[in-house]
Amino acid sequence: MDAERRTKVSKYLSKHLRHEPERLGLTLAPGGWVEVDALLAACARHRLALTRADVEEVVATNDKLRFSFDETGRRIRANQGHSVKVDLQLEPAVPPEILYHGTTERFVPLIEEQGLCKMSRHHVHLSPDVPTAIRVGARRGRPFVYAVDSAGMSRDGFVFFRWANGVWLVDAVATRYLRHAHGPAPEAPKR
Ligand code: HQG
Repeated sequence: MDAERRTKVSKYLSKHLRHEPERLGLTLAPGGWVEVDALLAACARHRLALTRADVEEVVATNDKLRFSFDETGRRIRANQGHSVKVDLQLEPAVPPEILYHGTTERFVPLIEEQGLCKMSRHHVHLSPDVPTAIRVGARRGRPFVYAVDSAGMSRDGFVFFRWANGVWLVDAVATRYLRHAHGPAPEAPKR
C-alpha cells in the first residue's frame, strides 16, 4: 500500500475500533478487542476490500502505534483514543515528573477556567514531550502546550495509565497542575 492508502485505512480502523464499531456490525470485547476475521468480513460487506496483510502493514507502520494484535494474532484493537464505552483493562502506572498536553489556542480560555477534561474520550491524553504535544495540538489550529505536574498529581492520588505507544491517560487535570509550556501565554491571571 502507498502512504495515502495506509493513512486512509488507519483512519477507517480508528473510526470503527474507537468510536463506531456498530456501524460495521462489530462489538468490542473487554480490552477493546475485535476478531480480525470478523473485521475483514465487515469491511468487505461495507465495500472496503482489506486483506489481513493490509491490516498487518498498517499496524506495523502506523506512526503512532494506534493499533495492536493480541498475542495470538487473531484479535486487534485500537490502543487508545476510544469514545465508545469499553473496559480497556488499563494497568495504572507511575508517571514521569512532567507530562504535556497539546491543545489549540481557542480552547485555552475554557481550559484556564475548567482544567483539562476528557471531552468525548475516556481520558485526557498526555504526551511525553513538547514536540509530540505540539503535533497533537496542531491538528486543530495554532498549537498551545500545557506542562502537567504529573508527579504532583500522582502524589495527590490521581491515577495515570500508559499505553505502549507512549500516550499517557488520566481522567482530568485541574488547573492547579497546569503550566503554560508553548504558545502565547494565556490571558488568565498568572497562577
Ligand atoms: C480540549 C489523537 C475546552 C483538548 C491525538 C483537546 C491524541 C478542552 C480537545 C488523541 C477542555 C479534545 C486525543 C476544556 C480539554 N474546555 N476544551 N475544559 N479540556 N479540551 O481529540 O488530546 O492521532 O478528544 O485540549 O494524537 O486532541 O487520533 O483530544 O484539544 O493522542 O490517533 O478538547 O487523539 O490521536 O480533543 O487527542 P480530543 P486530543 P490520533
